[in-house]
Amino acid sequence: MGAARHAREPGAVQGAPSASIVDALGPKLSDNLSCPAGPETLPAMDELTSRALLLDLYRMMARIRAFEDAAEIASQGGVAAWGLDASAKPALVRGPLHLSTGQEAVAAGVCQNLQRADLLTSTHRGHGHTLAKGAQVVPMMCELFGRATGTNKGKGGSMHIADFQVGMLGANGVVAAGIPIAVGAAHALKIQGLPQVVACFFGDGAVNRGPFLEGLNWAQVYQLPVLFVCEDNRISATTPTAPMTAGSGSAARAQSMGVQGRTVDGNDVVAVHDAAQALIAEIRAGGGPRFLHAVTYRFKGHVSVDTAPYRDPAEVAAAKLNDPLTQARAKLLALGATAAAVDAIDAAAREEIQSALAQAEAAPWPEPAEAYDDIVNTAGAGPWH
Ligand SMILES: Cc1ncc(C[n+]2csc(CCOP(=O)(O)OP(=O)(O)O)c2C)c(N)n1
Ligand SMILES: [Mg+2]
Repeated sequence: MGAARHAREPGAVQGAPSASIVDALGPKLSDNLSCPAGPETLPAMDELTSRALLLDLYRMMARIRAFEDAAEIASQGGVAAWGLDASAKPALVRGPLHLSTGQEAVAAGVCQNLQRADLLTSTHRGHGHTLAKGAQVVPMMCELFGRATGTNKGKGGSMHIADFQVGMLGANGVVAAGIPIAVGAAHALKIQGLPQVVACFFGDGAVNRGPFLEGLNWAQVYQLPVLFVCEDNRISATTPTAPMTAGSGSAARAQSMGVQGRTVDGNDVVAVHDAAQALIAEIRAGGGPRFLHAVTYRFKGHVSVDTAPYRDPAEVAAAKLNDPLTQARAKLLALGATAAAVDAIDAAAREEIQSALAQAEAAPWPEPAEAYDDIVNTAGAGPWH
């Protein structure tokens, strides 16, 4: 594989940008619908290298899919555990669970280009981003189960999961709130002269909130190392985004502030990977912030209990034909991977998650006495008021 080192690789160092794998895999789909495309000057990878990279990307997508499928089952009855239906049995995952099923290519394609020390902010739909940034499955599942062995000692849960060990600064229940956090982190990196970049994921609904304008403006004015990633699944919770959005969309808004970027087919993990690779290389070279607009589709409702009756079933069925995993599998087979090899990845992902489920269920609950630890500043008030 080229120099795009995986976030899970401890001590990975920044290297020269690896070659595009697009040439070996066929034409890009909708690369750049709104922003001018850069010339493809990089040499093509050999087929073996392309296949190895795509196998890695597929593996990550399969792990995200398996994780979320399992979490969804574990959450059944979760709203009942909130107290809405006292007759239902308590779930293993309690409270709201937002799934990114169908959007896995965005997380996998972007994060493959990040190093462990790079930073990331996420949304309310953050399992995929967290896994792709290199977090371990068992502490993640423990966190969803509210256990003491979770990434956040069970106090964050699905919607506020974070893992600072891999630079994952947090999912966020407040739409667009990850944007100023990412920009602040990037400003801190710049002040300290550190080489990392920050990947900032948000949804198409977030671009209609003030922090989007404030964050992109600040990042552009100070030329901060942020990759803004708009996961455009064309829906904001339960409402189509287009009718409530003025202008030509998120990439045009970014461009109006001078933040250059690309629009890609967010279900094509190769297109996402290659675009992110090019944009991150520009950021690392000191070019300031960049914008990646990834057009995708969420297969499920807003939250796990939402069966999305407001959606046209024909639209959902059509979108499933464009499943990012199916697309990647077809490309792998075209590159000479065997169906058995791809099936083995799926099976390994399911086994990994099954094991994590068992470990999470057996894991201890947090001690009530520790409820306020790590949350309230027990050392007294800070120097600011
Ligand atoms: C500031 C704020 N306003 C409203 C909400 C309620 N809410 C949760 S998700 C969501 C829609 C977000 O749309 P998008 O960013 O596209 O995310 P997606 O639904 O596609 O995951 C809204 C309005 C919220 N969490 N925060
Ligand atoms: Mg959306």
